[in-house]
Amino acid sequence: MIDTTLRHDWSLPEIKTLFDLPFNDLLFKAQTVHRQNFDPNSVQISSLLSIKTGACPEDCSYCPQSARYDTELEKERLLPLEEVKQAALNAKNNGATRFCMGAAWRNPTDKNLDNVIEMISVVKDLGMETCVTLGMLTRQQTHKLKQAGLDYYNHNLDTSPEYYKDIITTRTYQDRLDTLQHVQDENINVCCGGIVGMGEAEADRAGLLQQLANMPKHPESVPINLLVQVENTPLYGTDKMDPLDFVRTIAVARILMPKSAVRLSAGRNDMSDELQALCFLSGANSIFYGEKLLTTPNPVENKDMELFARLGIKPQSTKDAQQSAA
Ligand code: SAM
Ligand code: DTB
Ligand code: SF4
Repeated sequence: MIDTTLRHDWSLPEIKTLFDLPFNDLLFKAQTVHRQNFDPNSVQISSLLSIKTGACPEDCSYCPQSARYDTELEKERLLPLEEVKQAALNAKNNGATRFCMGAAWRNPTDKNLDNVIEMISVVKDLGMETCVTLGMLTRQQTHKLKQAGLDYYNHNLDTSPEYYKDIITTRTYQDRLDTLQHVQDENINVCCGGIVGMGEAEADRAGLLQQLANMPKHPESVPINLLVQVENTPLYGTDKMDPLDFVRTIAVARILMPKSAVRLSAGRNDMSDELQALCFLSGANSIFYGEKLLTTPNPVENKDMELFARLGIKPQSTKDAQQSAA
C-alpha cells in the first residue's frame, strides 16, 4: 500500500536546508514529526547474531570481516542451527522483539540460502520477528526468503552515490539498488541505511538520506551506523565526526521518513548516555541490543535498560509503537 502522505521527491538543497537549521529548530521539527507518528517514549529492540563471520571477499573499507584486512578476527563457518536457536532464545528472554542474522558474504549460494531458511523457521517458531543480511540476492532467492516467512531484509546503501566509490570497489551502488528492488518487489520489509563518520562531507549524508527517502517506498527500517573504527581496516584513524552532526543526521532521517523506524545502530558503545538521549529526542526509535553487534562490542543489556529507565523509555515492537501513537 502506498502512503500518499509521504514524500519521495526530496531535492538536495531542501535536505541541506534541514541540515543547516539551528540545532534547536531541527530537533524540535524532528521531535514534532516523531510524535505525529510514534509513541515518543518507545524504542524497538533488535538483537544481532553473526551466523557466518569473516573471510568475506568484498573490500568494504570500514569492515573488519573483509578477508583483505588483517583484523585478527576469529573466522567462523556457518553456525549450527542449535546455536542459532539458543542465541535467539537468549535474545528473546532479554526482551528483544526481532532477531537479525548477518553473514559475511558477497551473496549467498543456493545451499547457503537453504541453511539460512532453516534458521529463519526456528527463530519464527520462537515468536520473534526475523531479519537477515546476507549480501546481494537474486530475484529467485528473494522469493524463497519471502516464502520462508522472512520479515525484514537488511541491505545498506552505506553512503551517497558519489562517495561510495571511495569506500567499496567490489560491488556497485546499482547492485545494491537492484537487491533492494527485489526485496521490495517481494513485499519483504526493507531495512536499509548507512554509515556516517567515514570522512564523508555533509553533502554525502544528505545524498544518502535523499536516496533512501526517494525510494519508491521508504525502507520500513533505517539503520544509521556510526563507523566503528577497527584497527587495520582502511578507515581506521579517520577523523571523528562531531557528535552533534550525528544527531543532525538522525533528525533529518526522521523528518524525511516520518513513518520509518530510525535505528541508532553501530557506534553506541562509544557514545555517552547524553548523546544517545539526544538521538532518541531527534527521532531514533530502535536500537541493536546485546553486548555484541556482529563482531564489535555494543553496550551490555543492563546498561541499556538503566538508560531506558532514566529516560522513561519502554522497549516495544515497532507495530505497537505506531498503534499507540494513532
Ligand atoms: N555482508 C553483508 C553485506 O555487506 O550486505 C551483510 C553483513 S554487513 C557486515 C552489514 C552492514 O554492517 C554493512 O552494510 C555496514 O553498513 C555495517 N557495518 C559493517 N562494518 C561496520 C563498521 N565497522 N561500522 C559501522 N557499520 C558497519
Ligand atoms: C546495520 O546497519 N548495522 C548492523 C546490521 N545492519 C547488520 C551491523 C553493524 C556491524 C558493526 C561492525 C561489526 O560488529 O562487525
Ligand atoms: Fe563483506 Fe558485508 Fe563486510 Fe562488505 S560489509 S566486507 S560485504 S561482510
